[in-house]
Amino acid sequence: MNLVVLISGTGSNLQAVIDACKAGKIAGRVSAVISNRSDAYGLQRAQAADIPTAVISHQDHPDRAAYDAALMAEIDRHQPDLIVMAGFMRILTPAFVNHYAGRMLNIHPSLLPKHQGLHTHQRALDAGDAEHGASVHFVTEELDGGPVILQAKVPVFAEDTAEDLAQRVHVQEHQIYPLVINWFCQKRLMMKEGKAWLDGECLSVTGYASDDEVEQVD
Ligand code: NHR
Ligand code: GAR
Repeated sequence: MNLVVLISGTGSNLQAVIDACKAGKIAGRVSAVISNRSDAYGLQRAQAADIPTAVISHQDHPDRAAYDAALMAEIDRHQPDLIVMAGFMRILTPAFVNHYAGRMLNIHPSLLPKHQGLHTHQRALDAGDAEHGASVHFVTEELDGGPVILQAKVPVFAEDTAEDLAQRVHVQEHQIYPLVINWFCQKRLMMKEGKAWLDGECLSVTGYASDDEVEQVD
């Protein structure tokens, strides 16, 4: 399976994916890494792993439609089976998202549906949440609203800063993202009727093996 990874920053999740591919834990390879920022450190990680990189800057395009068209053209050169968003920070148009429907994953730093959007660690602290975490989900038109596949939880401690929480969540992200990507590569995971399915079973709204008492609503 060919993976194209989209980044905007540090790329620690990208590194976890690269390492998992090398270790045979993902049945696929990263065929390109694309960033919207030329200074993203993740580009250096890709280069160190001999993976082709491209920068498609949103600043070089007049609007989101033009930007997304340029991004799509670059991605499709690599004929990917899966698009992996790893800290990619630009909201994508419906045209873009629908072009990759069922073939695009994101990792979001909260226990969705809680804290969609940005600054999730600070918002979890402000809300007094006892637990926080990360969610891997299929990307749909609805921002951070696509079906959740897997979540990892971390505790929130009284003295925590947003930075403490971010670090604790990152450790979990690097565990769950390669796992989910491999499910997709093994064709065990798909999106159908707006829901996530693993091994033919429809996942609950908080994903696989969730202990939440939430029933899937049809
Ligand atoms: N696009 C669609 N259509 N659907 C999703 O689920 C998406 C998406 C694009 C990005 C990642 C998401 C996250 O995990 C994501 C999911 C950026 C913003 C944002 O407000 C919000 C959510 C996410 C990513 N971006 C600003 C914008 O104007 C720019 C912010 C910046 O550059 O720092 O695009 O959190
Ligand atoms: C990750 O924590 C990811 O969940 C989050 O950004 C971080 C990227 O870290 N994603 C978003 O906030 C998307 N808006 P990384 O660059 O080290 O992988």
